[in-house]
Amino acid sequence: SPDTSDSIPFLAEDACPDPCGELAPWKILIVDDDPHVHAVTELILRHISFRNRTLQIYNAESAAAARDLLQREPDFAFALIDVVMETADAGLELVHHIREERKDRAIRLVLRTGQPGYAPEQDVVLAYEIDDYKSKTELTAQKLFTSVVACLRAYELITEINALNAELEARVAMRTAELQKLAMLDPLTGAGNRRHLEERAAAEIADCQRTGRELGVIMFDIDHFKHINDTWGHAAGDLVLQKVVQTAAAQLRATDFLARIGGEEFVILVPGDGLAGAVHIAERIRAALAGCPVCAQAASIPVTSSFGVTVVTETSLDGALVRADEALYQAKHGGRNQVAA
Ligand code: GH3
Ligand code: MG
Ligand code: MG
Ligand code: MG
Repeated sequence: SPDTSDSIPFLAEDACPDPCGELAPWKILIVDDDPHVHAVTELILRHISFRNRTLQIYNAESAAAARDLLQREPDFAFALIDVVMETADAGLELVHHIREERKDRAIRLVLRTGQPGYAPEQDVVLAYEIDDYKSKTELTAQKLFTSVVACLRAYELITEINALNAELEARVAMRTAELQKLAMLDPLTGAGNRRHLEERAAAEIADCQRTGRELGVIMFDIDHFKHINDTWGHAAGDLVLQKVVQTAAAQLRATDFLARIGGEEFVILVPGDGLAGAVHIAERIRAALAGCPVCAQAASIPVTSSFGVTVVTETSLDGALVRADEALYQAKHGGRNQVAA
């Protein structure tokens, strides 16, 4: 890049043209109670060119007017602020307002005052991220240029970092939601796990209490699954578990919920249709499973399941699980591959 040390530094920024063409203008705010200062400053700043951006200059003749302007026009890149305006430290109060009340962290701030040798306390400079401060006699056109261009560079970096941070936060939030969802699923079958069942049941029970509808509960258990494992191997057993979930899930409505609560034991929540509706769905799943042998080890493995059905009558799922388990025991004793309620 060309040496600009003894020329006007800001012009070098033109060497970096914007590839997209259309860039939103950056807003610059000049706050001073002396209109003459506005006129002169605008004359100087009008010649700044930064990364092909249009710089829009706004003037405010008091700290109060600056606050109104910031309210109406957010996202200023830079503000040049006089110290003594309506009060002796109106400028510093405006800085406080911008940083503490508005939380405009990106906007760069330069203080300029008629007081010779002006220097705010260093902790104030740091706390409010004041980029520069000069007395008006010190702040020549050249120094003003340099200060403004440095501020615009900082503003560009900070807005870029803020955008990256926002993107990162959004991605972390997305990933966290994905992980939370995964933590609720049984990894082998993709059905809900017991924790998910408990959470879902609590929500469904509350919903049913509100609407006066009934929550049906189906518990089912694969028949002679130990025999399937023993005959065809554990891998075939795993495949059977996956297929059983697929086949059962295909019989469910979007509002029903299937969870694996043990090795080859499952629970389904069926909101809305009472005991008869739940029995009907259980019978449909039983028939679908019985009619769907699983292909594994070059064999067609017949798979049946037994079902116990009940409805929730308390404010928790526990009682219903006990009753569904009792009904399931009856179905096993009745000869398996059947529904009991
Ligand atoms: P019943 O008809 O009375 O239910 O008989 P069953 O053989 O299905 O019941 P039992 O409880 O005796 O056997 C369940 C078997 O399920 C035993 C266990 O090794 C097997 N099992 C549990 N979890 C898994 C798993 O994740 N994968 C496989 N392949 N087998 C599992
Ligand atoms: Mg003043
Ligand atoms: Mg079993
Ligand atoms: Mg079992």
